[in-house]
Amino acid sequence: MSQPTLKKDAFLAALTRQWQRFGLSSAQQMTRHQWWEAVSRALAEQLAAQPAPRNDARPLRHVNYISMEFLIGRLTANNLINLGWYDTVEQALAEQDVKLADLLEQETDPALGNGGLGRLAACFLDSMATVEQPATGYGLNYQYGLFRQSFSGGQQQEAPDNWQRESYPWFRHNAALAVDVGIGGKLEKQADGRELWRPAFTLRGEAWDLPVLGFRNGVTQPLRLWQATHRQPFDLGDFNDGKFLQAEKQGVEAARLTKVLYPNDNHQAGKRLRLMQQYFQCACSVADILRKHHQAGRRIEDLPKYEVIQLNDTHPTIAIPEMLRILLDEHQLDWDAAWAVTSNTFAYTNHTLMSEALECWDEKLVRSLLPRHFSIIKQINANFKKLVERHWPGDEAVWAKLAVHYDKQVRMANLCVVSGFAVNGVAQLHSDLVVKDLFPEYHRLWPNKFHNVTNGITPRRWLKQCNPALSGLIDQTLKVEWANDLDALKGLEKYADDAAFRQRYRQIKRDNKVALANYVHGVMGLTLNPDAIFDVQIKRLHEYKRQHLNLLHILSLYRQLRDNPNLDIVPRVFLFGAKAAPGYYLAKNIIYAINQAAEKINNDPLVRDRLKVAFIPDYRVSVAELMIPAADISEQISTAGKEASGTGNMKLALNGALTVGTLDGANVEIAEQVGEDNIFIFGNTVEQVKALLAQGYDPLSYRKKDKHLKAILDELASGAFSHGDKHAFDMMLHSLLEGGDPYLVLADFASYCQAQRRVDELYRNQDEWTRRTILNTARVGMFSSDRSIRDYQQRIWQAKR
Ligand code: 26V
Repeated sequence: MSQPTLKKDAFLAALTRQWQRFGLSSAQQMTRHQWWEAVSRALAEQLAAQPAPRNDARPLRHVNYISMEFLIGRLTANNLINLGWYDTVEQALAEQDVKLADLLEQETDPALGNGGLGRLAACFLDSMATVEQPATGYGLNYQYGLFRQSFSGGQQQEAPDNWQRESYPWFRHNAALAVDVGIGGKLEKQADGRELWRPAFTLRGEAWDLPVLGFRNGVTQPLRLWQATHRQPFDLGDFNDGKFLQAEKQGVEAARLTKVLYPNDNHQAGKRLRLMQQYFQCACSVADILRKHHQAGRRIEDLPKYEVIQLNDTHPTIAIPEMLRILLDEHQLDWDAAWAVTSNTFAYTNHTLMSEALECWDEKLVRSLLPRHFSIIKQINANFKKLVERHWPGDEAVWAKLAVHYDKQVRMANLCVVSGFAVNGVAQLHSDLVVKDLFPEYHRLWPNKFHNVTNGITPRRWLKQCNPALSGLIDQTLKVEWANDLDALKGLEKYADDAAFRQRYRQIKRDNKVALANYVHGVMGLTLNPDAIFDVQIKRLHEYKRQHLNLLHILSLYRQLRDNPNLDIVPRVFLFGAKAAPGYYLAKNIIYAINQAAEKINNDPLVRDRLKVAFIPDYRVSVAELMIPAADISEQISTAGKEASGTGNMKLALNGALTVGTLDGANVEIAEQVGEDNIFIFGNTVEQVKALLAQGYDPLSYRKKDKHLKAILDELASGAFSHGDKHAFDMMLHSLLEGGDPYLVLADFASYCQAQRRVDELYRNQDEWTRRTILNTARVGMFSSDRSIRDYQQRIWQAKR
């Protein structure tokens, strides 16, 4: 397929219609925000006017990617790049004295996700369109995305993120696709023994589509986000009965459903509204998939020949019993036929091994909201029990582990493994642990069901868009299109030894650091030295990600400077970006500790600019796009075995940051690719972590034998960083000490500090440093999400079965 075309005149005419729509008499009257909106709307219109791409004859199963989160980030710049229209639009606007880059800054990030899982879904959509894998993304159109973060006295404050979805120019409301969804109510036994579900109330799901564009190939695929409303503007029947208020109330309740994204990451709370969101999304999506299948004139039994449903973690698991319900109750298939269709259609991706994130639902909740689904789940469980009984006769312990429904709980991961045709982890190490630690018995039952697909990132957003200077240098040097062929970056390896190239590469990094420093100065009033090492940790705040290990190292340097005021260290700027779930108090305490330490260090004259600490507020995709190109060091310091993959690690390495990391998640594969000389690996391995915990790990012993560490911990408890409040960091300190240090922060501290000393040493040799960063850029091509999608195709979606 070919690149779509934009005619400048048509674009300008569309732009004119937009300012007229605002009721203005000239383009010059528009505010900057109106400029962004008008340009985006004009582009969306031009995109819709493109000739429909011819139907690809390749016999590929269509992928339905269901996810509660799509952290898509700003779309206008991304769409311009993928369409290949950036330069034309930039020029057309320049003629009106408008700078495109400035106006793109007006877009509010659609923050419809928490972190890695949601951002991965967005990268995968981009790649599916690019590699021409037919696909639809299904999600929810939240009115409020992830909360906005600010700091007050160093403490995180949350504010609602009303991103104004009503006026988002890239949305297309597809009224014809609305779906009705029943919830609650009762089951009635029919004369023939069948169960008839009579829902208590019905919601309406409205389809709001965002275009997902392939890289210069003319492909547009939908990301379909469901928005809950009431069934009609209001229910006329109720209105006539004089029950107007009741009808209106139904509407208000309905709209509540897609009001807000749950701000938890890796912690399941068992909330009723959350399960309703999950079901609503799944019911709308399954109905939509079956509607299209039916419209294409295909037999229901053939569904798995044409469609795959990929579940992004267990959040959309309820789609499985929903599919069975429709096949059984509406298509009147018998159980075996319905099961054959369902179990050949669904595949499940696991994104975490952490037990607190594995979803379990109380049977009472499931039964009260979804009585028919609960009955179907019990049937799945009963059938599966027979299989388990055959393999492990009389072994209650095995059944207690493998059951889908047990102890009055419904376990969503088990439901996925039992009902799907494929299960995958997201990095090699993680996939091995999924088999070894999480699902060993399932693996014995179905060894071929388990796969690895290592995560990836889209090079369009995470290099071409966020780092135009480096992209330009790569273009000039390689003279080939690398943005949809990231392995081509291998061609840069030989330039690592070219002094002139190194000089240009280094200058680009420095310019990016200056740009970030300007941003930090603007939002925080803090001045950063662009010649310092920019040491970056950006990711959700979680104990296992160990932002507090980073803090301990910062405090170690600070102590050393005070002990020896003339200590020769390379100046460092420690940059953080992270949101803590609003109810995760320990995570918030860690943010507070970092901010308080920052205040003290940044204002201590003795430090003389050798250390700076900046916790950048409201970390989000657009801030990541600024921080990643400016990073020298990428902090990937989770406890080994805990981070399923990580994807920030890939983005940072691609943009020439050197990783300081544990052998966890995709760090292992990054180390393999870049070579062990070009990465700073430290800390206990998965095996060592297990051994330490098994032999009875005691953090206090580490404090006892390391005087320096003890002094740091004592100082945190002394009030020195908290205006005399000795209890300010109790929660964090308790977790590290008496709390048993579950994530082995103290056990890895010495090794971490040592890795950081190696960083300091290497940075003094700028030629050698730059050489290694170039090798990182050159060697991480395999972490393109295009490669991930091809792996999904070969191993799961299009595999011969
Ligand atoms: C879990 C839960 C639990 C229920 C409440 C809401 C909620 C929201 C999100 C999650 C997701 C937890 C799993 C997750 O985000 N995993 C991350 O997935 C990334 C993409 O595969 C991966 O790179 C990260 O290592 C992994 O932590």
